[in-house]
Amino acid sequence: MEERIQAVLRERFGRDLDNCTKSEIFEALMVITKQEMAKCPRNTGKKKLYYISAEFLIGKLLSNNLINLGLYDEVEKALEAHGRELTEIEEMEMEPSLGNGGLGRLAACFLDSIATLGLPGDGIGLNYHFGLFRQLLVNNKQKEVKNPWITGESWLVRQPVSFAVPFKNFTMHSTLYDIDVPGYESGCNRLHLFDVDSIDENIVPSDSINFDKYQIQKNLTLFLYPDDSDRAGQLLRIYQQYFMVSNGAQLILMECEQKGYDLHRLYDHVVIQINDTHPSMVIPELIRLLQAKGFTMQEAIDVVSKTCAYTNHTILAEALEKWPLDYLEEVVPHLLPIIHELDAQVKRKYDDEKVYIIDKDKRVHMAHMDIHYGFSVNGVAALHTEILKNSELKPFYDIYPEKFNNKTNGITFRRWLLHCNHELADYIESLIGPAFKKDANELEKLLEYQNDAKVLAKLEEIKHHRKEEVKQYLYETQNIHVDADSIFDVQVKRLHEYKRQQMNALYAIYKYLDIKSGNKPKTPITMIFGAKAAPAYTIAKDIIHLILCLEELIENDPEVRPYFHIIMLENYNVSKAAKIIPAADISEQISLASKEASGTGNMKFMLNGAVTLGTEDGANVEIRDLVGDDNIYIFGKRPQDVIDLYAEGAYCSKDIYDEDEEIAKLVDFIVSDELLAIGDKACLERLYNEILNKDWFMTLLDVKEYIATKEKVYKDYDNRKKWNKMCLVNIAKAGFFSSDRTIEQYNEDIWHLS
Ligand code: 26Q
Repeated sequence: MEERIQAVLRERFGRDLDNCTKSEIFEALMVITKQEMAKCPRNTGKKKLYYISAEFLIGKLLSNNLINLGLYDEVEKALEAHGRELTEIEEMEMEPSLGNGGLGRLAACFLDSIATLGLPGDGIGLNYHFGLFRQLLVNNKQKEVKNPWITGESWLVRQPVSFAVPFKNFTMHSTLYDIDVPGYESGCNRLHLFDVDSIDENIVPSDSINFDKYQIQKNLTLFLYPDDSDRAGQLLRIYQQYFMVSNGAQLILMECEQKGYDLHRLYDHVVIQINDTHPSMVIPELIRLLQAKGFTMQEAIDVVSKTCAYTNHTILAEALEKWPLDYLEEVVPHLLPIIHELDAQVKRKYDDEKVYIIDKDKRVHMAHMDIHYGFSVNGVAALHTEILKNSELKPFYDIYPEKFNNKTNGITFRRWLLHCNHELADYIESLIGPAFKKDANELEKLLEYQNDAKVLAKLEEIKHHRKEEVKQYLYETQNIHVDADSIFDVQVKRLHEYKRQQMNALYAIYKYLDIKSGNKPKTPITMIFGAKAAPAYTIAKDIIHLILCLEELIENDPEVRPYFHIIMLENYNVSKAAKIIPAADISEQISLASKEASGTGNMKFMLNGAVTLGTEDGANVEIRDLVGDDNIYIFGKRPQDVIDLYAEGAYCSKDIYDEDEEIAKLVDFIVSDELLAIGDKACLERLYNEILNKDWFMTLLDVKEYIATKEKVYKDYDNRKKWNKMCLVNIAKAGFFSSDRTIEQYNEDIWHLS
């Protein structure tokens, strides 16, 4: 390996390992990895999966690809011989942020598991040039700037494939880039990302994310979800979605024709998993393309209905896509006859308006199309699927009970254990052998050691090493000094009101006031936040502002600062997750019960030995069932209570505020003199009013129990033996949340790949 790296360095840069830069080494390793992947056998079979998704949050690839190809140790040794560290080289890679959060990261974990299990399955998506914005924290506020990631030499391999995609007034021609996806000690699959050559990155200034939304030829694949708060943004989103699905559908049919398959039996050879409703137009588009190949409308509908399966990732009404008919008319008029026919068939069969595709306001409900014209509908955690069946999608469940199934999410243990926490992975291997790397359930063998003082002490030591690394990293990147001996209490995820970062901020206020009144915590506490807010989501940005103001307040208060510290990671993304999660003691999963479909961060924390402080929501419920009540902290109103409160319209935050002085004190602090002296009055007042008068996600309902529970968590932390045992049990029980298990279930129940 050493010689091979040297050869590439000499050829490309005329240098060798002793005198080249880190980025030159990175590029050399990327080239070698790409050569290896090109040699890797493809997973094949008589039926193939296409996982179509607007997001693939793949993150940096070098280390993961090396691990999966079995080359990591070899490369590490070769570099070490020249005093170079692979972990430093890894930092040179630009991170592709081709996703917002959970849904996109799930798609990336799934690709890893599909390849690892040797199943033929490719991803189909878009090659966003800037992906999700990069977040800067300036003057205690989020600022968004563009986030370029494509470098001269990149993982993208341009393919000699192009399709014509018709829009209303023009046609665009695509370019296909593939990224190889190597399985762990297994064959390779591909991620197909479509793009257009005419994209002009220069229409975006370097310090913003603004651009002309009308120049589709220049902007189509510039950004992931550009701000769609206005009509132009929404139209652009439809352009993107149609471009993605038309290319995807043409690729799928092309591959089938190349293999000589009979398209009338498409479903014997192809299954298309639709990742939320963003790719739903693939259904009418495939019907259109089959008609162009001589199918009657009905033949095409019947074939497509047996080929497509839909995954729902959210129960928030505002995230369920409903496009006005006239928007579709303006972008893809040729799909409308098909959508009208699909709707007409539904209306002929069913009276219930709730299951119509086109509603009385002339909006097209994408999820409804998926459910009627797909053969499978799945939720992403047991509780979520039950809520879909019993409330959100009940009218559909009544019609098609056989279509509904649950597939509890998972994460790839290659990235979220082997890569992000080598030391822990090696230690686990020394205790129970290497089998857990292929069979995650083997982790249960760790339970044998739950009372072994030496093992527990070692787990504590490994956690401390990760904290030291975070301390160093935060100092270098944000000039922040954290105490590696403090409790790391971490909430990292997208900023959304339903995830209730604001409730955690109210806790911070409580703790600040409590310390001010003389109650000093025995062990210092570091509260760590990381979150991006959608650029047009005002209240989410106000919550970030509040957290940053609290950070500043405490930073400058010598009475409090030795005991309590709040920090906000800038630009939280996949690589930061891989650093912070292994260092966490407490995993904050505090969404309003019934609102978080699953969560996957909760699983990553658990696997790295953090203890969950959470509500009865999403996959937290399944975590609790696995680890037992003694190894998790669950608080707050239960899902059914919340659903009932919404149904009755019975929640009123102002009543709680008026009746409870302690809660009122915390809320009032948002607009206290102390905070107003630091922050922006308009932002803080808006947030204060929102919590007082609306509080749609019921923060004040749970805040008291949250505070009480968190106090208990901190107290339990001081019983080091008890705490370390909880960590061990969490790791041991995490096997269920391997995405290998999830994918096996998709294959067993939905895909039937052979
Ligand atoms: C919809 C309409 C218009 C513009 C944007 C959107 C939009 C964009 C992104 C709607 C939803 C998303 C992303 C959803 C998402 O990430 N959901 C998460 O999926 C995870 C994987 O299943 C779950 O674990 C999380 O609970 C869920 O929130």
